[in-house]
Amino acid sequence: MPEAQRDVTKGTATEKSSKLLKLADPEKVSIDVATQQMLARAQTLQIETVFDRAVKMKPCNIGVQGTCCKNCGMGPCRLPLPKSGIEGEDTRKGLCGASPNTIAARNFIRMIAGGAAAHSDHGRCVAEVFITAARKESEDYKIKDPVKLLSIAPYLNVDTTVEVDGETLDRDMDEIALEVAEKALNEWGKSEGELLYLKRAPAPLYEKWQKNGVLPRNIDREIVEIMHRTHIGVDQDYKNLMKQGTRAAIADGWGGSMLATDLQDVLFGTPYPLQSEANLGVLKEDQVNIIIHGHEPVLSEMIVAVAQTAEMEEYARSKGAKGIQLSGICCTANEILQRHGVPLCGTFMQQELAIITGACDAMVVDIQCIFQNVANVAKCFHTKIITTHPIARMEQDNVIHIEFDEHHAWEDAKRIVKLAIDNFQNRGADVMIPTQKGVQIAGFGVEAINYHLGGTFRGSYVPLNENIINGRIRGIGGVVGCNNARTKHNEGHIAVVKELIKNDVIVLTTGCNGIACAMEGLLTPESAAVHCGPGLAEVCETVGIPPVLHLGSCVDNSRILLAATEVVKAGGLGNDISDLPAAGSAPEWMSEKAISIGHYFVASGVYTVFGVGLPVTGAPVFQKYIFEEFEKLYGGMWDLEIDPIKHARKMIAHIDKKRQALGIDKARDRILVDMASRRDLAAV
Ligand code: BF8
Repeated sequence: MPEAQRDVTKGTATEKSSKLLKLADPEKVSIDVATQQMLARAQTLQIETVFDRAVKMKPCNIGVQGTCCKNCGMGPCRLPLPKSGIEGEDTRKGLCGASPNTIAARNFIRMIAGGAAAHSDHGRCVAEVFITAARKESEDYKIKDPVKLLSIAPYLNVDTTVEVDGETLDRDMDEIALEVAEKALNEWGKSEGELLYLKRAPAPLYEKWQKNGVLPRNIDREIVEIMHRTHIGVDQDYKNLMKQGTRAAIADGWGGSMLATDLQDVLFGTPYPLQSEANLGVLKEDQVNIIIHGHEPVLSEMIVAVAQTAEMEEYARSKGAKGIQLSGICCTANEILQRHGVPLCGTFMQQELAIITGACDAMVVDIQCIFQNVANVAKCFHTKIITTHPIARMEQDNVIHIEFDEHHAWEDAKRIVKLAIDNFQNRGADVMIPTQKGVQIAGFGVEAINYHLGGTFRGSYVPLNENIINGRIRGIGGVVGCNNARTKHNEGHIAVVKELIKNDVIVLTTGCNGIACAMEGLLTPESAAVHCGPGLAEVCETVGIPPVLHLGSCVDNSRILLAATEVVKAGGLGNDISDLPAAGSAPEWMSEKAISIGHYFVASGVYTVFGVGLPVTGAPVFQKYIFEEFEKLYGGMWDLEIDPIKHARKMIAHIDKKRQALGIDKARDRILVDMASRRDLAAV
């Protein structure tokens, strides 16, 4: 590869070498050996990655506190909290007089707006494809899961039966699909009423939302209203701002994201457990490697189908490859993993490294979490970067744009797959694929958990509740979210999850946490005997499930909300999600979507701990409001803990507090008193 091509910093040789003096230490920035190896290779080849940029560029100290306001042209107004804190009255003000609380709250809910918009626009796109399928305007998409269609129809006020001559008959499936599609799409912009899915929440939670005045009216309006309220000179009361932030977050979790998950399940199939692999080692040297990266399964489903045709396999062989290896990065990866067992190539932080293997023939991207730098890295290899979405293009001249349209989805996918196959011949000799890959069982969802616990004819969450009540399972942890270049890659994820399962807390995972756990081998039933406390290990062994259940992509966090609702319904653990011995976590979060998810968890009654840092620490009064006072309003509240072990222990302490409130703490005490403890007690 010519040296000139490697120069992605575009500086002179001297500038470049001096810049490159500051490099990330591979062993200090990731716990994953494959990542370390590829980062070292990148540095040898003088290819810059996010790991090195994070060393060179420090984050803004005022921005991380949440107290930089740039909502008008008089600023940015910067209100850092003095290192010694503030004694007495806090007199900090922006030019307009905005207090640190107002600024931090405005920034926080703008992050919620960004995250809710991303999830919800994804959901809208799925709904639009769904309506195309329901109207039979596309041959390429069909209803794959009619059972799921029938199960969601009532929540959208769609009848599944008809009365004919006094007789109740099954309604035509096509009619149901079309009405579901129309009603679902209407949720984004309807002019009256409230979101229909809110009634899926436990009744006491719905009542809390009603009492606090945060029932979302439609999805788009709540996001737009955040942008209005946070414009200069509108809402200047942090509590009122958070009310709108809460409304928009609920519109995400119980609206846009939940609709995205449901409609995807109906169109592409509801996930059930399957085996696959994870990490860069899934790439194959002798096959065409197509990496699908982004979030919407609308395109990737089609690529999976096309790549498996005999025609494409044959075409690949005609170009000298032994076949086609599909793999994924980020949440598109989770979507095609859950439904087809397509292996995960890596996390958010590994996207540049996948190209640095030299074995990626095409990286096909759609929306969200895609580094612009993948196009720079691709210039150093033969890799084709293909953007596919009209709202997500890249400025670099080596990027190919093939716009995907559901009306000719198959043809678009075929063009992309062929382009990748044609590119196989252009691979250089410098291919280096790490050997690391973890085996995983993924594909869990509300339905699969139900089936696993109760069987086909008596699917039920009761066995889970019984095991929580008898103390074998201490509680439930939802551990989700991103990787972040400001923390050691995967260290927080794995440490938090291992500490939880060691203490008998079963973990539900999504997003890049799911990928990290898969890479680490935590998504196998066998891992229970190695990593779990005795109670959880026994349950996993009996039922045959991993101690960490992968529920999918980030929009699939809605599955966690519904699983928690099922646990409430199964009985014996209180009346609301906030009564459950459960806690949420995002140890390495980075995206606005994570803030929206965190906030809808909190607003649904879940104590939620974030790692890394939260942009609220520069406004202590506002921080106290969402960290403490929120519990009185919704039953859930935020917390921040960077140390992963303390992070997990805070979750466990909350779980124990809830066990005590439910009166089930004694059952667990009995289990914990082992022989060693008895001897200690006797000695006192
Ligand atoms: O939606 S976990 S880094 S990939 S934002 Fe992105 Fe974060 Fe990964 Fe998926 Ni979610």
